[in-house]
Amino acid sequence: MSGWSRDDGPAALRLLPSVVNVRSILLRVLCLLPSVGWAASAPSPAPFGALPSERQLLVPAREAFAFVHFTVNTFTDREWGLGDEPEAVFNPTEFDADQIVRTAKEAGLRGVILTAKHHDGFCLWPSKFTEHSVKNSPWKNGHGDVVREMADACHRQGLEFGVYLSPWDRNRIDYGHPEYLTYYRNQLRELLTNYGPIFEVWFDGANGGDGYYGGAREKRKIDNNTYYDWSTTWKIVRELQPQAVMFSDAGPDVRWVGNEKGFAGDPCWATLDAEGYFPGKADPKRLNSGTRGGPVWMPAEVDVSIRPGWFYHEKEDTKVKSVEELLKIYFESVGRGATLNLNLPPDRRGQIPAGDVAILREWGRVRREIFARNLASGAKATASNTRGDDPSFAAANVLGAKPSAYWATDDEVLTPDLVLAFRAPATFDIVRLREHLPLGQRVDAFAVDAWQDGGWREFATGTSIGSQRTIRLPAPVVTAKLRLRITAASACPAISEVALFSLAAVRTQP
Ligand code: FUL
Repeated sequence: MSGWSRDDGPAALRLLPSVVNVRSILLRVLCLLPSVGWAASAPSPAPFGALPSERQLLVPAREAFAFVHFTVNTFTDREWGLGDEPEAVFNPTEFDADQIVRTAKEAGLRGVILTAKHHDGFCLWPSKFTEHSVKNSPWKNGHGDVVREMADACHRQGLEFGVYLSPWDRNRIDYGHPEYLTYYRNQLRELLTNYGPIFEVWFDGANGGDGYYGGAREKRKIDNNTYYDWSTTWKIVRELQPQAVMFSDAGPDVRWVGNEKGFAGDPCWATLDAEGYFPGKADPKRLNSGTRGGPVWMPAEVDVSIRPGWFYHEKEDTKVKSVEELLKIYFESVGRGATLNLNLPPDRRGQIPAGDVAILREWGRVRREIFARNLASGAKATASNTRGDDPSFAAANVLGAKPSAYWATDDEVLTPDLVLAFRAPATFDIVRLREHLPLGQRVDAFAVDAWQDGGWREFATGTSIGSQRTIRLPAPVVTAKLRLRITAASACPAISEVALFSLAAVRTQP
């Protein structure tokens, strides 16, 4: 060796004889560190696009909850009361909040949103601000409070409680005038102050114009955009129940899905371009699919009734959705990353009718059994790339042992593959994928393959993943290996779950 070149390393090492080559030893030790777990973690991927707020991060785990439509309409057989119904018509014979909440719970629903006041203006709680409420009804001699009983039953049974307070009020003489907004906000304060934690406040955009309006009996048109001055009302919710999400056609936290039939779009992005939208005005198609790369995070909520109407009507006793229909709704709402708000209308007793209860129980049982057994757990997970070769971003994180963990790739790797190898061939007909939501929706498209007859066979493809993408396959797939291919992504993928389930196995059980 004739001497040292500039590239030979730091001055201190250069002074040592080449036989010792301390530098190469040091490099080797450094390379070994990750495998023995001493390396500093690779940095987490930078978040991408619009991101969920803390309160929005609570939304996906709720999955599905119950809407409860109950008021004078239950007794007058209407869907929209005019506002002139005497308080005397509200008289449930055996109101049982625990029965309603228990039914929701057995159906696997995690909360209840009650119509504290629907468009007819009748209040299910003894509001200080009107005489048009339960306090002037014969029910419990005017001493009842449906909101209290429902909130208490929910909290007792471990469900969350939320309220629907119709902005349109066909009873009020001042509806359409500024005074009504004071009334509306006073009522909102009552509901948000006196009934414990509220998980969601539901703002309905509907307004049919005509009504009783304190005897005026006329059509009142309001400008949905300006009349309600929503930003002032929203502040009340933030002040009194900061963890509550607000629902409307246009958020601000959760958006309407654009139909009342029970399905989210495919895709259904959690992000939305809501420019120019407000409660009562939004494009249903866009609400249904969201906007890829949209500037705000506003996941969809699917509201649908178990019966044709929102309120109980005896003539609809034979038209209750079947377990199969409800399963389809589940896969096309929750399975597409939305939440499901399934309406269960109490009858004139003030209970969920027995026929509906039986269906809901079975629907709950089937889902509980399906999702109790993740057929992917125990598989060996490998990936074409792991971020910084750092075990904290390993492929095995998709198997769910640690819910906050996820598999991520290096920044420049946008289309990686992940393979699950099973100890024995797995048979499944449901695949569930999830992204690590705090980092945004990163994946644009994916495909899933099964190893069959010595080669990979694609059996599912999709676009949005987000909080979850649960695909129900037309027939069971049997395979020893499964491959998830991310085929397009806007930022390196961060996948928190690849899970497999079997609906067929549950249904064939006695
Ligand atoms: C609509 C209302 O007009 C219906 O009566 C029902 O409450 C539904 C959930 O929202 O806008």
